[in-house]
Amino acid sequence: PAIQLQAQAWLLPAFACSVDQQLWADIQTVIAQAALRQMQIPGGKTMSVAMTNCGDYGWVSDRSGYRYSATDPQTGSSWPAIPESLFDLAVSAAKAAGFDSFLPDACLINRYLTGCKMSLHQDKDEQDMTAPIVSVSLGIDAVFQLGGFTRTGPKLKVPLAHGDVLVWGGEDRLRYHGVLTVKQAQHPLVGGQRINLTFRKSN
Ligand code: MD5
Ligand code: FE
Repeated sequence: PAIQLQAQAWLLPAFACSVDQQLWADIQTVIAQAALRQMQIPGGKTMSVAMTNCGDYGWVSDRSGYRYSATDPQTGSSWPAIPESLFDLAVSAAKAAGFDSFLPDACLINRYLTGCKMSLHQDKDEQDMTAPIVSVSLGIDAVFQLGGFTRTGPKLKVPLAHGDVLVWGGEDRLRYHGVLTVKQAQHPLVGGQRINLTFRKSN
């Protein structure tokens, strides 16, 4: 059953659980072709979360800024295609939340080891702000922080477990959000890490 967090923000608990083994196998294939790496941000700090991408475009960051790139800056090659299992899951999750024609062209893969976090930010590097964002959590638990449209103000803490899917659309996709420091744990399929897949229409 979908849980409504905001007007256009939905939590689909355990939505990905029935296909988790296929997802995890396909994620590992992508990671073997486009390695996880910790990116720099403007200002020079290094993110604790390691990232890679699949799809026509991938989100990248370096000292000069954030952007979508058709190629992996580490290899110069195209990103791997989005595996069918991942694509189908993203499309069906969007549909379950009422977004009928979501066709993602980018999938960011985030890997959180123990101690990793993602600071409060907005996702605003995409061209088409009418498309939703679909976010899939796999592996160990994390606490997602959901705020308003400025950095300050009250924040909802949403616990996310293996297989949970979040869908954000409309104005709610510009809310500030982040992930609190991940605590040490083990997951039977994914091990001592949290993997987040974020599907977007970047162009
Ligand atoms: C994560 N990743 O769990 C999160 C899930 C990122 C990121 O934030 O940018 O890679 S994506 C959650 C999200 C996306 C778009 C809008 C909102 C949340 N929101 O309005 O809260 O690794
Ligand atoms: Fe984000």
